[in-house]
Amino acid sequence: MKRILQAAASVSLMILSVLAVAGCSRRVEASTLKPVAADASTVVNVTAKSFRIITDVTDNIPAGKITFKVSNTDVVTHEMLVIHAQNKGYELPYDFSISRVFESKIDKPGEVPDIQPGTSGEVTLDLPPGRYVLICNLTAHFQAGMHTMINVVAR
Ligand SMILES: [Cu+2]
Repeated sequence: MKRILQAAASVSLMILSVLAVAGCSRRVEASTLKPVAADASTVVNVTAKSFRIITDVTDNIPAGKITFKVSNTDVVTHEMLVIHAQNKGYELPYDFSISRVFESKIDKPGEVPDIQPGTSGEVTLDLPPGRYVLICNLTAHFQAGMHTMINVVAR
């Protein structure tokens, strides 16, 4: 009887060590996936709502590929421009005769144009560190308050 118990104990030890080895190899696989995750783009969710540009950003964004997913929940068409700010504020060259920012005088890495009411669009940009203003530049929308700022920092 004692011998049977000893045999049973050694079999369970063998099973335990096989499980331990399997557990280790799984951990190694997980760590090799890390560089892929770090290289993926950061997603910024943007909502155009009540003539405001609202983001889910609560902190600085790491530089590199950033995907802006823009939803328009208003009943009018909007757009979203990503503008590299030249200063700390929202001051942008503005043409008061047409109530729009001069797009020829700004550094604009990209945009999501013509977002119809109730639809969404997205753009992925490779952004270096800096301050960026997100605006809607349809007539008078910037003046109405459609702008917000994000801060992109070195990884
Ligand atoms: Cu707009």
